[in-house]
Amino acid sequence: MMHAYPEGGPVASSVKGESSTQESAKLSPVEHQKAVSNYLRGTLAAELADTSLDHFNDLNKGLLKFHGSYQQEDRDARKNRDKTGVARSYIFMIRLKLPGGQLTADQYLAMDDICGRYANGTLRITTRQSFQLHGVLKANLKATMAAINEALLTTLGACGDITRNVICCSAPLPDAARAMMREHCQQVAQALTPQAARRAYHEIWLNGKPFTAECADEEPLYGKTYLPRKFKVAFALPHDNCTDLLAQCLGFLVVTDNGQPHGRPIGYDLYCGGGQGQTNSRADTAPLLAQAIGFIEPDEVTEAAQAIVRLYRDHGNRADRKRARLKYVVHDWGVNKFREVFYRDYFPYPYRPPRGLPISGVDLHHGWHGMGDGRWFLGLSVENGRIKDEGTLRLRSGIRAIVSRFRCDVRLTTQQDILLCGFHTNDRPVVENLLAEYGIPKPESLSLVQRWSMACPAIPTCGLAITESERALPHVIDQLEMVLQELGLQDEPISVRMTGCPNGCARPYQSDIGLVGRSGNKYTIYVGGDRLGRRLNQELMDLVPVDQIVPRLVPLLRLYKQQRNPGESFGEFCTRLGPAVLRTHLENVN
Ligand code: SRM
Ligand code: SF4
Repeated sequence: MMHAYPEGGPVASSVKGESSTQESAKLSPVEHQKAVSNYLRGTLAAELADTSLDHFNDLNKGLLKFHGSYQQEDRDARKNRDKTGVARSYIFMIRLKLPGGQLTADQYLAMDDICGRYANGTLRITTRQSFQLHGVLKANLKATMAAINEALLTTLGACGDITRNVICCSAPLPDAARAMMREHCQQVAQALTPQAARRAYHEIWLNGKPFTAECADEEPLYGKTYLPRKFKVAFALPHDNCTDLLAQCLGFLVVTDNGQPHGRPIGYDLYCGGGQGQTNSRADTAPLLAQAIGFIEPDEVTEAAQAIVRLYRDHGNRADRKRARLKYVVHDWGVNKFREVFYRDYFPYPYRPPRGLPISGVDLHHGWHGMGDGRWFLGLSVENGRIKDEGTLRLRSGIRAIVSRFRCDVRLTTQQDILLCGFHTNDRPVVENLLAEYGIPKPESLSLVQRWSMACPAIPTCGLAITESERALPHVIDQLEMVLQELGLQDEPISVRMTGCPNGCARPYQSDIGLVGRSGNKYTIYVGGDRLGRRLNQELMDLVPVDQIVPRLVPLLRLYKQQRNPGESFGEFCTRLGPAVLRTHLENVN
């Protein structure tokens, strides 16, 4: 249920990163755990070596996140356990840190091998263009981490109170703005990598193998207690906001000299304070959109990112984890104070007002596209990001066959899709034959509503899930496809995003239709956001059983068909009418 968010809540705690005995009474227990963990080592290595244990204690379970893994329970098995009394079935999720979503062919094939050997035989593309493995057993954790690192990939910092995967549009299109953005994405990811934790990571997972780069035993940027909570960074273009920039703690929106996609890139508008998560029982939590802070030049990018991290480290709320995200600092201070503190105390360059280029587009990058050098990339739609073989759709085997044969680079997108890159023109028919052989549909043969949908994993792996999501959305989409077809709305790109709880992992609050798990098999329906990620949607109905979602939406879709303005999207239409009018309409037709 979305709460009316109060303006100007309490000012966030000003506990410092290295943290502070004088404030310790107020600190959340996690702050203490980080402080005494010896840069995230805890006793992870000892527990890992103890083969009599199939899981970690609570302290190490928390530290494990920083190393890129979550201790989970198989919730399907839990149902059986309740009946039979057998022990908990512990499994581990492992998440890569993959800035910009880029993998070589060898890295992709290594991940494919690893998911077959150690996980549940699927690769899960995340909404932050990374991969997750599910179902890894503790006994295989170390071997899995080693195999990932052997492929020159890492999981360090993929989870935990630290900078998460830095994301940017991964489409290998040739314009200068994208080239600049891709390069800065890698630089920022590098600049925000923890130092001492890198050493700990190598000690624990890779037998203390010396790391090639200089490895400090201190954290100059983060300090011993790292950040108050997770911190998320994205790059985007005004005409292609596929990373949902306004949902991020820190966003860099490319500015070109003429404001056009092919103009000369001259810098970025810096956005701060976005985030999706909310907690049902806490009226002082809410999804919030990032706000424009100022314009920066290209050579200021890494310093700007580090400066925002320091500000957050020092001023984020370390007492209350429900309000610890940067978005609450921006909200509680107001953007003017935030800007003032940033430029006065953290960022050594003069304030320049944001250029204010509007977000005007978003692209899934499906289908064939030229890369500007005579080669092509192919964007494939992956339903809810899950690469697996199921029935006649042998997506995992098919992608493996194509990548093995053409050694093509792979890019993951923040819309949970995959781009296979670098084909020559005469490769294209061969690739298309392989798609057909493995039952993989071309994106243009799929409905728009499916292509624009996303769901989080939820049950059976996510411990926080209240309802199904990844396993429930396909049925909802099937029903919606039929309804949209009947109404002649099949060519409208309506985005539908579902999550199994209000945390917002599939960014449901920035879609035309957001479906958020509420209780049992019931969902809250939100409408009025948009595919371009510029607007938050608003609550329409609460506690709707999953099989009633589409029937409840039908009268609104019909009204949209009858009364929309030319070119108006479903989200714009719902926003123009407002939830009260929409609800009245629904009551009158029922
Ligand atoms: Fe998320 C927690 C999955 C992107 C907000 N998220 C989780 C956990 C780890 C559950 C847990 O803490 O025990 C989920 C693991 C489920 C599983 O079984 O795999 C989980 N989040 C995901 C992924 C895999 C969803 C997906 O469909 O791809 C995404 C991984 C991204 C990555 O590669 O790093 C994922 N999570 C997001 C996003 C979207 C984004 O970052 O653009 C959000 C909303 C943006 C934001 O951060 O506000 C998001 N996840 C959360 C939250 C709420 C945080 C908050 O401030 O309230 C939680 C809960 C928490 O942290 O306590 C959470
Ligand atoms: Fe789990 Fe909730 Fe995130 Fe879905 S939105 S993965 S249910 S935390």
